[in-house]
Amino acid sequence: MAKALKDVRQKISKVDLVLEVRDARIPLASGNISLEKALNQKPRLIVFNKANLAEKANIKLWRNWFAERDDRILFLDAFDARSLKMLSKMARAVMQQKWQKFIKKGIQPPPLRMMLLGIPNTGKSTIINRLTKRKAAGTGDRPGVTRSQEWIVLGRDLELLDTPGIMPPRIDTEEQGLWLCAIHAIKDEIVGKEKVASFVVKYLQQIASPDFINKYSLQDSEVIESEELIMQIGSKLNCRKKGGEIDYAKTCSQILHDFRSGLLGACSFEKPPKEKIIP
Ligand SMILES: Nc1nc2c(ncn2[C@@H]2O[C@H](COP(=O)(O)OP(=O)(O)O)[C@@H](O)[C@H]2O)c(=O)[nH]1
Ligand SMILES: [Mg+2]
Repeated sequence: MAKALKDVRQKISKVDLVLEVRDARIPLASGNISLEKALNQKPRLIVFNKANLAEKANIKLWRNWFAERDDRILFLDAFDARSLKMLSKMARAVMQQKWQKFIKKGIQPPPLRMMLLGIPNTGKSTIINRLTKRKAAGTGDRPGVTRSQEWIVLGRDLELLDTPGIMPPRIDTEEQGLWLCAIHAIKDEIVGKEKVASFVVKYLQQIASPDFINKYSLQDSEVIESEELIMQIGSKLNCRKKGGEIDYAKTCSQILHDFRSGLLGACSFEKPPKEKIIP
């Protein structure tokens, strides 16, 4: 934890803007309180990635919640080109103020240097790759991506640190631990696949996720115990041991795999709190 934070602090000191990548399904719990101090007044844009996996109505609630705060935020789908364009646009907007000083003095502003940072599995590498490829694949007379030792040049005015900063996940409650396991920011071994799968199934059942119901051809009826439902899914998938009985552990692995691939529908585990607390 201390070493990770030291590395993050070093990286932050080199950039003008920090893009903090969180998971849109757990907007606060995928942050880390230690970051606030490490940022030390550095401009930050909070990027809620995998917005395509979060419930639309909940994204709206979160937008309203954040609108009452000073944070600059963006809900992103890293695989959507338009969404990514917005990221660069917002990054430039954040830096306008700084650039104004240069422009007033008649000086060409230096390129905006930024970095991605966040807990594991939020999509940092994906965003870096997508930003890079988009430019490299661009048509016209623009040179392709230039990779210096540590800066990826995204344009004349934009540079990105080539490796993201990695924050340790913050776990305050057991429920948050399960959320973080579900989105795979924490290894399954910590809590156990069966417990994580059971939690995910319980949630999907509660919201009656149509993708979940269709994927495993479930009856859209009354809520049953997660364990019983997992057995049903095991049976539908014909996930059996040699002797013929349902392979519960294997079924759990399959459910988690499907969930993390986005095949079981959108899930907004965390709802905005009533208070405007600091994440
Ligand atoms: N559905 C969806 N999946 C994403 C998105 N961004 C990243 N992923 C997937 O999330 C997983 C983790 O991404 P990665 O970039 O390795 O995360 P990192 O650990 O933060 O670098 C990969 O399987 C990606 O394909 C997104 O916006 N939507
Ligand atoms: Mg990565």
